[in-house]
Amino acid sequence: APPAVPGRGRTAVVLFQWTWNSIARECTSTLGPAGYAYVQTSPPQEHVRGPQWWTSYQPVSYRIESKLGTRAEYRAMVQACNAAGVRVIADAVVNHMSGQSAGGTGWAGTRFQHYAYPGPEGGYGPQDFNACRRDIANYGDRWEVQSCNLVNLADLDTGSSYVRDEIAAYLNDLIGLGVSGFRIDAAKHMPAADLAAIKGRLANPNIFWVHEVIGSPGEPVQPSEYLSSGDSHEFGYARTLASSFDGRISSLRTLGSGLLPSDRAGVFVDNHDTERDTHGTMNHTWGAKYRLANVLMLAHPYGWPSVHSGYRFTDRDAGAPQEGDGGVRDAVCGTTTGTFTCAHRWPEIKNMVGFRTSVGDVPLTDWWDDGGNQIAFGRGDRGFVVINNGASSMTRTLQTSLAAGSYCDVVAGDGCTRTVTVDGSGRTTVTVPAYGALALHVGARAGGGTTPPP
Ligand code: LM2
Ligand code: CA
Repeated sequence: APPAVPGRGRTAVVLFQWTWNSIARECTSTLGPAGYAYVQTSPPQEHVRGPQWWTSYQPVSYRIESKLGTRAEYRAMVQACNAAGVRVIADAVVNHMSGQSAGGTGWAGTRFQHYAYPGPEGGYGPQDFNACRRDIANYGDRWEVQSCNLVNLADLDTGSSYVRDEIAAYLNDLIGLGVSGFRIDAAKHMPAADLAAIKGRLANPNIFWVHEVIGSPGEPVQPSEYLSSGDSHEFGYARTLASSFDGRISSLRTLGSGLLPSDRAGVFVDNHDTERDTHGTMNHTWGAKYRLANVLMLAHPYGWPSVHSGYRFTDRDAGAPQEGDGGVRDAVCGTTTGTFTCAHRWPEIKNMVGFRTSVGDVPLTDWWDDGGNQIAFGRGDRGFVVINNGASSMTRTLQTSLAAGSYCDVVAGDGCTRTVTVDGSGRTTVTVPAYGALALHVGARAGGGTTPPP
């Protein structure tokens, strides 16, 4: 996990396809006050032109100029976020360049061909790409997965020291702009040793990395291989949440077993790929269950959570709304196609960020389930959560490890709209609506009494 930010912990939000100007404002208005510690941005480098969101994943140079904003705007965003207490993680696309066989002109004017990118930053010629030059077909072959093209994307020879230097120069440029970490896109498609060598060239070789490695049992390349240069995403976690919320959440009693070590696992309910190609994961169209899954993720000690916050799309390729020149418009929250979900602002998600800050690293205690779709668990004497993934309201008396007193149910909304009493033996009687949740923590006591984070 990335370093804990004092007073706020480690919770991250991914503001997918948000412009830099929108992220800057969000850090000041919402992310900072809510206690988010990290915000992950979409890839900031120059990319191919086009209306689809995924042009961001086809670099043509390492200039920080994109449809999401200029270099100056990226720098200003990092400064605004840092001033608000929120650190920035950049999505780093370094396995490949573009995938358009015909070549073209990039967002900021760079002319390129499929295997030739003049720079000025990240200048590459044909000698800088792997020789395979056909698409990956067999995920059972390590060499092919790492040396051939992912969907026609020109595959960089990350074994070469020139390419390593160019990639490191790009990441160092971002470090100079103030970023605090990187998501390494398509890490599975690069040998772990190449990534370690690149990381060793950074101004801060200890900077936080999380590797995007889609783990699939039986494949030769596994997320655990990358742990010497950072954490890895644990896609199995997202699949487990989906199957449990679709079935019985009492099965979450063992959440984390068989997965990456908790302190090395990046977790999410969904990310920008899985929300589109749902191979057994949830997305915002799941409604109440999606909200509950986010509550669970933020309450549960396993892994380092990233809340995904993107926009409402009707087809998988559709980009966020653009201006006439192809620049993405500043984010507008809403419920119609093209608006941003702003999931990180939903009261139950936003307030669970405060819960996670309050409970810190205290282990899970007091697990209870009904064998079906009702669960509850605590985080020692710091917090307690109840989740009802069933179609009828539940009323129960539950054992907590909380001190006696009156607590605010932070899932119910801001401003202590609902209070819950814990008695002298730690017991509390709660009523939780159908597909609802309730969460109490020592940072939100009725009457305003608070206990600072550990
Ligand atoms: C990733 N992680 O490993 C990203 O999370 C994922 O979003 C990227 O795919 C992928 N790897 C490459 O960075 C996306 C998108 C693809 C899209 C690529 C490149 O899911 O659909 O591919 O970005 O923009 C598109 C077309 C594809 C075409 C390719 C190259 O869908 O048909 O291949 O562009 O022109 C011929
Ligand atoms: Ca590769």
